Amino acid sequence: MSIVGAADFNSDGKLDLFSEDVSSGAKTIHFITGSGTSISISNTTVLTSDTSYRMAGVADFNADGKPDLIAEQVTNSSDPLFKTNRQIWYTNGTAVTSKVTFLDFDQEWTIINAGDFDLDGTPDLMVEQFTTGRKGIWYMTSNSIREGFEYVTLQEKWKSRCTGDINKDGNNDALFQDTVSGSIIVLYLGNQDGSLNQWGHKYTYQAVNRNFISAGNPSASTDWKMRGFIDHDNDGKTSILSENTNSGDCAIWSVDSESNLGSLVF
Ligand SMILES: [Ca+2]
Ligand SMILES: [Ca+2]
Ligand SMILES: [Ca+2]
Ligand SMILES: [Ca+2]
Repeated sequence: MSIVGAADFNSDGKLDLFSEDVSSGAKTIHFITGSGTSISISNTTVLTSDTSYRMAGVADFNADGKPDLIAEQVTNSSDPLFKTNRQIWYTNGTAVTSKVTFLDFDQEWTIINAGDFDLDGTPDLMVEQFTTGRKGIWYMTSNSIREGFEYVTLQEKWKSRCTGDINKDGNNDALFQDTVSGSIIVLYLGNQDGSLNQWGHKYTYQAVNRNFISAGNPSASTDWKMRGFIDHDNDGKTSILSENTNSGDCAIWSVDSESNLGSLVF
């Protein structure tokens, strides 16, 4: 099982987890109950099973209050330029109601996460090329790509994990993990009004926090994969949803202080 993201599928005001089992293709909602430091997963619902598409994120693309799913076609081809379908699967919270293909494009670009980078109310997509380190954003208008561009290239070892506004300046930021040491950096992003910055980019990093979670911190393990920025208890503070891909534990890392993360494992 792999956590894809979190969203409120049953509209009870509490975030639910959404996961995928790549071998069976099962895409499952996990309903969270409890509050504060006492939370657990109460029950699960398999939304759909499909091994031909992997889940790349959860976001509401048609603003109906129901989470929708970002899906990438799975292929056996190792050709980076092999064209694959990228889809949005609309849901009513309990079932997939329709699917729209918004792109048929080189599979070397992988969708990592969704976030509203230009603050127009529509989720945009954080993308990367694993082998080249190129990181980009695909701006979406509803379910079509309006524009795509690259905002940074990092060394290959830095893998995109998730996006969210970690320093609360109104701009989405991006979190990357060193796939060797497990340490985590944050790129604080900005300049999203469409103007060009000094490098001619429309959106770029303004600063980097290289020591967000450093090697030596128990959390800086390659076992932990960050799945999204969430506010699970609606306290206005952003936390990081993380999953230990070795033990299967889920954790919410609260980000009161960037050097001192609280951890709630469930
Ligand atoms: Ca819920
Ligand atoms: Ca929706
Ligand atoms: Ca947007
Ligand atoms: Ca920010």
